[in-house]
Amino acid sequence: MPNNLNGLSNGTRAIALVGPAGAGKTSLAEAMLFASGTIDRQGSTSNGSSVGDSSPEARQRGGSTELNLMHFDYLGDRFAIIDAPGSVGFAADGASAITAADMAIVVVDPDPARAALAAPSLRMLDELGIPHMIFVNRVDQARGRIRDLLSALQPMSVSPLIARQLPIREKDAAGGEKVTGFIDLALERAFHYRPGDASERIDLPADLADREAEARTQMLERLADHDDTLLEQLLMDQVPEQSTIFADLARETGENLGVSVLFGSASSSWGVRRLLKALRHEAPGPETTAKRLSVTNPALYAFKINHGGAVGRLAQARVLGGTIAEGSELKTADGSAVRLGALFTVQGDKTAKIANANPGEIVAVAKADEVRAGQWLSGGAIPPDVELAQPARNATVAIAPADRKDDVRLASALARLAEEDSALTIEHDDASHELRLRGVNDEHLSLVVARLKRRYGVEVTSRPCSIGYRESIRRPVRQHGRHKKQSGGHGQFGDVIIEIRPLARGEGFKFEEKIHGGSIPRQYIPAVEAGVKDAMVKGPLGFPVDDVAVTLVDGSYHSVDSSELAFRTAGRIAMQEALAAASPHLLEPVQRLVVVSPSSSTSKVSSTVASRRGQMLGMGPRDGWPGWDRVEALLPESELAGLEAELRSLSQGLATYEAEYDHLAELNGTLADKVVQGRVAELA
Ligand SMILES: Nc1nc2c(ncn2[C@@H]2O[C@H](COP(=O)(O)OP(=O)(O)OP(=O)(O)O)[C@@H](O)[C@H]2O)c(=O)[nH]1
Ligand SMILES: [Mg+2]
Repeated sequence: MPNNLNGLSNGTRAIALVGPAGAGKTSLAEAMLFASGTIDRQGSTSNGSSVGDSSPEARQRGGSTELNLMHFDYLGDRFAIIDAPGSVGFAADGASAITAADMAIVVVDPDPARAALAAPSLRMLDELGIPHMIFVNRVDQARGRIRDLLSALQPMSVSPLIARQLPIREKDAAGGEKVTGFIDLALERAFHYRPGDASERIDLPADLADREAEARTQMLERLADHDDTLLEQLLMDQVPEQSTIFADLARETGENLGVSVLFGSASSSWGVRRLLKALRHEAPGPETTAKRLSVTNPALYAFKINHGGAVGRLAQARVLGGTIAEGSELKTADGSAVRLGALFTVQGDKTAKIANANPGEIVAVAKADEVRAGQWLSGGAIPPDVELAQPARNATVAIAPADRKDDVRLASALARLAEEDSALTIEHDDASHELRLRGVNDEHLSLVVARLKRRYGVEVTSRPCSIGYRESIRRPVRQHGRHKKQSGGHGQFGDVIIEIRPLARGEGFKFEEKIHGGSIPRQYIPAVEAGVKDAMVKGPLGFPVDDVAVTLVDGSYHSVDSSELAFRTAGRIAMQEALAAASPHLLEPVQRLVVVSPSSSTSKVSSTVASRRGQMLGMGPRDGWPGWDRVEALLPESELAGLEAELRSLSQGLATYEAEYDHLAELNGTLADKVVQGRVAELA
């Protein structure tokens, strides 16, 4: 039994809000702060007055761009909220914090047609073993029946869903129906919603008596699956004690046996107090999470580094397994000692200093410069690392400071942003000398560029990263190359004959020599090879040359004027001319692509792949994801531009892909002409 059955967990319980973008997570957080009396007006994310989403980027977007941390007290119990962004581009920001939550609430839309949107969250929670409930939001606008929604959601959940409430509907002015209240199936009480206020208790509507009895029996039968005494009572037609029902509900959640489903409306504050009561009685406490994460001593799990606030660098962390204080000495996994600086609680963008942090508390720690995101700090044994699935990083952009003088500031600002944002990496491409940002999608990278400007005052120009085109040849050529200069005393003389021929794709470069009778002295042969390679850095089409074999077959020398430099130059001249005469053609990089998407979008995914010159390799169900498919294909790298956004738009935002370099393939025709013309213009 959890020890918090009567709301007596002696620590702070951390509740993660997860689910699809725009489902109402940040609004629900706001409603919880309001219902608990923490704030005296309920703000809204849509008009920029909510506690969460306080950054200018989130306000402008009208949705979370980063993790929101909040906390509240309700009837003497303390809760922390981890409000994770739902958008694919920003979801990684909440992922690490969620792993340390005691429980999650999956916020979903009531429309059964949108149920698939909840799949990624439900899968993640099941995989991490995090207890969770579902909150069906927006019932103020509900079309469709909650029962149908649950049938659509059930296949995505390992544990059975347990409907806890029955909607009360009334005719509305437009002749339709709307939800105006609910029957709580455990309490057997009916409530009428009052916007912004606690619901009003009403008599059980007589016309719902049968539905209520049926729904309650269904709920009790679910609970009886894990409670033999209850099962006997049901078989004997005895009415179980309410305390038994609540204890069973708490156990179902705490031990991941079932997923309770409650509904309401965040923006109208409907059903939010009911949800808070369920959390109070049923959410497991930090001691359960400490066990799940194998925490044995007072420990801190740092889930994010934040540079965004007024206080400078802060490590955001959860306290588990004991109490910690400012000045506490803890160790990291590699044994280095960390002395904790000032501790703060976090309420949106506000921080408040505290001296101690109790078990379960979420804190921000100052002056912990050694601490990295994803790291444990402990006074004793270090708990094992928390495994996290990394999002695919499909977007890249090449950037440069708009003002050259900002070079150094750009580097340090990027280092901070990358430390704060686990999905962002900074790369230098040697071939193109580009400074590249790599992130989840274009939306993510635009956010990074916006943050650079707002926080650090660094403006950058950005452009698509150059694509790694190469070139090769189609036919063999024999070519003479001579370098001869007579200037004053010492001249220069090198003279070579080479034969070049195409190699199979991927064979790269081969150099042989068939010099007989000393037509070229041995010591000059490596210089000829070096000259040949010089010419391959930029072939006749403007790109590096690949898959060519070169044989040095003959030549001549001069006893005084020949030198390594002269033969290198002769080799380069011969190779340049040979390549131009050997029908050069373009090679483009091709990536192996894996797209996962809800099955309803699979056919659109394959036509998108086909329309981008993709070659299908296979298609089938996605392992462990009922209702999802996996499509594998080969796709030219140049066709990846905009793919992520296109896939998202054809799949309710759900399809994602991973791609990695596979091979180089010949590119001909007008597409090739365009690339070469672009390159000529670039080099001009
Ligand atoms: N009608 C109605 N609108 C709601 C309700 N809850 C939230 N909204 C609106 O839905 C929009 C999205 O709400 P958010 O709370 O920002 O959604 P979110 O889940 O945090 O979204 P992301 O942070 O992007 O993942 C806002 O315009 C809210 O005002 C509700 O219960 N009913
Ligand atoms: Mg949000």
